[in-house]
Amino acid sequence: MGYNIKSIFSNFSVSCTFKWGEPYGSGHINDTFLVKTEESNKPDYILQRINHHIFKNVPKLQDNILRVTSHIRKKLEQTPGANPDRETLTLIPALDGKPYFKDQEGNYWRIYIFIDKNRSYDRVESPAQAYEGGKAFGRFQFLISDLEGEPLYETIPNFHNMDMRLETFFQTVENDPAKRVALAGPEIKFVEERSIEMTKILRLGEEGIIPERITHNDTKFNNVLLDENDKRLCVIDLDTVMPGYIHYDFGDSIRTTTNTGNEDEKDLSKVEMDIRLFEAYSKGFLEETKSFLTPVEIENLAFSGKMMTFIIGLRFITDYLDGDNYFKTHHEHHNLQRAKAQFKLVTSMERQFEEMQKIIAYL
Ligand code: ADP
Ligand code: GN1
Ligand code: MG
Repeated sequence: MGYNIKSIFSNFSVSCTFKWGEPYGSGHINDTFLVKTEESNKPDYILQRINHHIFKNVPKLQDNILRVTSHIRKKLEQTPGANPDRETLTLIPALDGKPYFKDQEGNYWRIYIFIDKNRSYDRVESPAQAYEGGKAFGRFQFLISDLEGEPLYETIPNFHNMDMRLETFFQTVENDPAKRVALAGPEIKFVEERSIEMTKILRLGEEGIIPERITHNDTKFNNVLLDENDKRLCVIDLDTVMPGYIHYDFGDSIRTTTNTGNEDEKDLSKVEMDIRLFEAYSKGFLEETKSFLTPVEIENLAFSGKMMTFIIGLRFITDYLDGDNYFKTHHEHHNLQRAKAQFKLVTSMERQFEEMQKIIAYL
């Protein structure tokens, strides 16, 4: 990854002097860099190479992000006490005015103003943080709920479509392209045992029992920035904002917020769902959303935690069997390890499911 960050950065419409750029963050898809500038009265920037193998139409993706962030900015500008520059992402155009820059090798780049004095956590440390995360994603849902115009472009078609994810999985097991099926017996069985149950949300959607909304679709806890006092600041990582069900957002947050271990935890005894964190996140989220969610949506929130943990585990194991073509991996069996940890978390949620349901009901 020997990119010339200074030269790439010079293609954007900024009035500052490049000081240095270095890799930043822990995402699995794009390449992120922090760009420091010389001037103390000017912002720093986040520079990202957008993975165009995964996001097939980057101009349309960027158009989505521009629409979403402009809409949120406008609403924040009308909200007393809000700070639009820190509470939503600010995309800076390239010199030609486009919201991205395409280099000679065909890579697509974008920059955002760096929101300073932020904290972003791969693992939640306290109910207070979980609560703030719930408020942030709940409010994000509210802020984009009245976005007008044509539907957002589907940046990854069928992204959380359980039928499609299962079909790809079973096909990969059958073809065994990387000759790894023998290494994943328990995980394959785990998927088989739950495959029908996990399509519930899809069925409710198809039958028109739950509404399609605009959702974020990647509500990992580290995709919300908190401020120095651990108060909610900004929802980031907007590549997958597109039509979806509320359960995709709530569920993925539960997957990442409540896990007492790491996403790829090797020591499975460390992986449990912490019910206190579940309660705190749910409280924050519902305070912001219960006025507009339907009863059926609310009834299925607890289930969505299991479902989204399952589907991400399913994608990790599918990628493992496929030979690691999608997620960035850092060692040979990384995707298998990630899948094991996610499936362990599913079992922990299964064990505590009744309690989760009760919490949602009383909130
Ligand atoms: P990925 O899709 O690879 O997860 P993100 O857009 O989430 O990429 O960015 C990776 C990390 O960079 C985030 O977890 C966050 O810490 C940081 N980051 C991204 N955008 C900003 C921003 N505008 N201001 C401050 N930090 C940011
Ligand atoms: C990827 O880019 P990042 O790391 O925020 C993935 C998500 C998964 C997540 C698992 C576009 O998100 O769907 O939930 O990894 N993003 C894409 O950690 O596939
Ligand atoms: Mg991210």
